[in-house]
Amino acid sequence: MALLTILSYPDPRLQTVARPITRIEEHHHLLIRDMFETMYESKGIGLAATQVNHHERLIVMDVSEDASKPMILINPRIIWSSSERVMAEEGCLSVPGFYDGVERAKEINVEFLNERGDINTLQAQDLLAICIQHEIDHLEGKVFVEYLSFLKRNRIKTKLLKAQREQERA
Ligand code: QAP
Ligand code: CO
Repeated sequence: MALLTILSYPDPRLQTVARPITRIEEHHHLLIRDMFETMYESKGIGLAATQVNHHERLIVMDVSEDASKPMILINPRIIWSSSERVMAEEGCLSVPGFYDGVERAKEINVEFLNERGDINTLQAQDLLAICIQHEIDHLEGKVFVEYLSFLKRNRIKTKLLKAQREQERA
């Protein structure tokens, strides 16, 4: 098992559009295992492969209270979104320490492959729906701060760059 390095905003590699997975291979299973380990260790509820600098369409999530419901979504695709929207506070392992409100569809239907390569569909609402939309955004090269105002986004960018420079000096 291994902890992976999570890219921090505004790392330009977070803007990469991930490729679909055409065949699930052994290295994907190893990556999935390491992504779960990394996500749980960091107290996250969702992690996209993009965030660990692996640019294939793969997400791991667990929105349960007690880290008991791991979910794996390969090549996820939103096939329906409710017109009803909800505003909720979001954070991101790639934007450590910053949280802000983002508006998203309250309910979605998603099609994806499981780790055996079978097609599944899932109807998701509220936190799970928000998490899936947030993670699919990562696969498209998008970070939640892009929904915030220019002013807020720049404040976050400046603070994170400063923190990263101080880390490099330490
Ligand atoms: C995305 O986010 C998400 O700043 C997953 O210091 C967020 O796991 C989906 C985290 C909100 C739905 C609602 C963030 C951990 C974790 C931090 C995360 C931090 C430690 C964020
Ligand atoms: Co994120």
